[in-house]
Amino acid sequence: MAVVSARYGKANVRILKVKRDPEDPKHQDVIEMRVRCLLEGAIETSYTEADNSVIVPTDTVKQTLYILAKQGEVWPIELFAARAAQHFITRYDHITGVHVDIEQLCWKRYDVQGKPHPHSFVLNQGELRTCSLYKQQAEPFKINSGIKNLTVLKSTGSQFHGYNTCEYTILEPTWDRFLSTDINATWSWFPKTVPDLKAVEKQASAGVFDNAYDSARNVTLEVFALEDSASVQATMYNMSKLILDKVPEIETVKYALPNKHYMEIDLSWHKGLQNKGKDAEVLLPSTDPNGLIECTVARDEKAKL
Ligand code: AZA
Repeated sequence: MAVVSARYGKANVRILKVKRDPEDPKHQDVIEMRVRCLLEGAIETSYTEADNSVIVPTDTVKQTLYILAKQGEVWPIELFAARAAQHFITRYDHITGVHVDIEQLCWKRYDVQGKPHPHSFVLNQGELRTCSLYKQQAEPFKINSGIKNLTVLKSTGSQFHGYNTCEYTILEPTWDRFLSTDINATWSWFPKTVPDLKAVEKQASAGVFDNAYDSARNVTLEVFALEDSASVQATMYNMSKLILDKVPEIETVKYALPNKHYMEIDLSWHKGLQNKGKDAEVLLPSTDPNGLIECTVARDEKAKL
């Protein structure tokens, strides 16, 4: 027998950090995240020979994340993930790879009496900003950033017709339908943009990660609203192309979108009540099954950085 692959660490490490403005301590920022940090390397004997000497306990992994959060920068999550991975790679000779996955909750400062309040925030429940990072010894960081569970719906401006039909097709073509999805988008950073921790720090302080996130979120919401969608497939491709145009440091954009159906309900049994097509007003939100449409879009070879 042989261990083919192994990794371990702590998952669901919940951390909130507050940042107080030194000039005005009541003016604060908060970040809340859930972190998963998994280690790999020369750890097989812990599985095959009960050799615990190679195990950095998962509690140590968790405590390390707390200390790193206390002693250094955690904004943006890409930087915190890189600092954590770099720590484990440099601190332990036998740890040769580190995976750090972070989900950041969407706390947003809100306006009170027309101005942003200095320390009050509202949660965009469900929506997450994400980062998935892998570091192997001297290799560049592999970083994917993303948006998860941003739920959107439009009540018109979406079509679906001209699709393949066969003896099993019952779906009616439509030139006007509801469209709803949970936006799950990720984008991968060119390795040359994030070769080492210094580069990640530089990109972070230049606002590159935050700007990419804002661009991806804005493009997604704008295209969703403004385009007369031919299909989920065509819409997600158009979103991906625009994000790649706006953010030169990223290599690919991936979307995975459930098509959350809203069904027309036939009410004609009641005095011929019209509730179909242009008269459809009362719809049935259908939780499952849902369509699931995915794609990854890359630049043309010649367009690479
Ligand atoms: N794409 C859509 O946008 N709508 C659909 C599909 C599809 O692949 N299949 N049924 N409805």
